[in-house]
Amino acid sequence: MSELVLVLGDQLSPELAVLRNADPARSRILMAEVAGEVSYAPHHAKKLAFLFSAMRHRAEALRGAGFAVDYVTLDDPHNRGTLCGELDRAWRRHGQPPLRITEPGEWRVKAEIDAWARDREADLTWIEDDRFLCSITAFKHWAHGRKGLRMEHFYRTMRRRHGLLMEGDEPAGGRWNFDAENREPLPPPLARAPIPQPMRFRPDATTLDVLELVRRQCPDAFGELEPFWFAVTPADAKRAFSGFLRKSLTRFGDHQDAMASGEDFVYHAVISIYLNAGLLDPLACCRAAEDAWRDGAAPLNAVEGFIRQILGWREFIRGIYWLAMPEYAEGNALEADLPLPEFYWSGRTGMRCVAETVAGIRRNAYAHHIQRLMVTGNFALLAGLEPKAVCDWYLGVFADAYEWVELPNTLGMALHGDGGLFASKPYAASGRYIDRMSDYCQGCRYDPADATGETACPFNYLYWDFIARHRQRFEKHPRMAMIYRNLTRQKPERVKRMRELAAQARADLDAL
Ligand code: FAD
Ligand code: DLZ
Ligand code: SF4
Repeated sequence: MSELVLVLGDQLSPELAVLRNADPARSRILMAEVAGEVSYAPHHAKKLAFLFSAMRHRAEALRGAGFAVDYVTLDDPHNRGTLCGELDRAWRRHGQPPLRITEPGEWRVKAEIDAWARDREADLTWIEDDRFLCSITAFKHWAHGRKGLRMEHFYRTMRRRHGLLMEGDEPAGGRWNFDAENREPLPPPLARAPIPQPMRFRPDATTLDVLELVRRQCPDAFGELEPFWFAVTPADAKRAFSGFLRKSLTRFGDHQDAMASGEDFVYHAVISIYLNAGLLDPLACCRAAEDAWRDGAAPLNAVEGFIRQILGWREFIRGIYWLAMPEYAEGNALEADLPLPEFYWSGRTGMRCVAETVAGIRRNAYAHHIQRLMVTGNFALLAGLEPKAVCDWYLGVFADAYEWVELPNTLGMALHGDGGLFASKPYAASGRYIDRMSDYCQGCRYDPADATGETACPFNYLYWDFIARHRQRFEKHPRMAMIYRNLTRQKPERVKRMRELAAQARADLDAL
């Protein structure tokens, strides 16, 4: 053997860069399930099972392709419990060969492996992760010297660069962005056709072993391990994605921002879990969606909206992460300092929007974007929850969460903790927004039309308290001027009452 290749848990792509130049005759693969990665965030039980099962399936596929794979299971008595510990053990076992590793998604993992290699004077080569559509260097180049970093500008560059939804130099349909057509709430249950559900897969023998392992080794993991239904191979992930293209894409655009009780997925693709671990390829997903539009199978507002999420948001968020780390993780521009309420774990709260969202997360290790941003994220922003605690929660509870994508979304987009590096104003909203975009408020203990009474919706008074609390910071912001005019127009007693209610609530959030 002449080289050792570490493949991390989210590097399961058949096209992984490091494997392109690997050769079964001289490259040995190392994959390791380690306790350190299990415990660095409060991972959902389904996320652990998904990763370990997908890793084991990938190891089998590599063996099938002729590679020797050292696969270390979580319960191996010799397992040293960390990625570097296992790297060290394998490196010594095989006579300290040169190492090649695809650059990890997380800053932390790269720093740890770099430090390990430096200490051992190991011959380590990092290989660029080219599963993304914009390299880290290209993003830095794009960002250099710009006054504001706006996704929309980046997205247009990416559309041109990859020729997606383009007609010559012009955007297909004459517009770059159909966002304004993507904000329809859902019709009530009796007036709508049943919403298609994501494809579910029966656990095979490998997954059953992993489920047993997670039950045994991680008994306190958050959320419901079963029923386990995720795809764990690229072939099944492709089947799940085809199901989305056939059944949900046409409605994805109209109802992208809609929420509904009992509908954990609405018309979303539920593919981030697969994309981020490498079971699906982002460019192939974008091209397949474009083909659906060109074949007349899906409208442009849906296809553009979908492509914008992957080609635009996903790449932009990753670029921001690598541009701004490691200082980025320390951001707390709004000086928020309240601990995370217990209901983020249990879902036990009278706020029906939060209770329904957390129940869905407990079931599926998933919530769709508007639930993440406008329910759990918005509440954390308005109440002033400490960003580190909130980010830790997001990093753990979602099966698609890795720091490169979780952190800018949570700290930056939801909490404004980066002071507005890429979102010029905070995504703060009152209960009226949630009422407009969902049916959660019907049957809630609170009233979305009330901000001061006995049953006032907490999102309402927390919203106005947030606006008042951060007056100095946001008052001069042109896009917030109207909100501050609105605050000034309200009767002082009303504002006082809302601020009292907010202070009471912030003193004991779990009472809500
Ligand atoms: P769809 O709505 O069907 O969208 C299709 C794809 O677009 C997604 O699979 C995803 O790959 C991509 N996408 C859409 N929005 C974003 C975005 N803002 N950032 C990056 N990619 C995006 N996404 C993660 O993959 N991991 C996370 O840990 C994560 N944390 C988030 C935390 C917060 C506070 C917020 C507001 C958003 C977060 N997102 C995260 C983005 C987004 O919510 C999820 O990608 C999306 O809900 C995944 O579900 P889906 O596959 O059904 O997506
Ligand atoms: C998230 C995760 C977990 C829970 N376990 C492992 C593991 O045991 N082995 C592994 O190689 N990777 C794991 N991962 C993913 C890493 O923690 C890390 O998030 C990514 O590799 C960084 O992109
Ligand atoms: Fe959420 Fe307020 Fe609506 Fe209740 S009334 S569901 S707390 S927005």
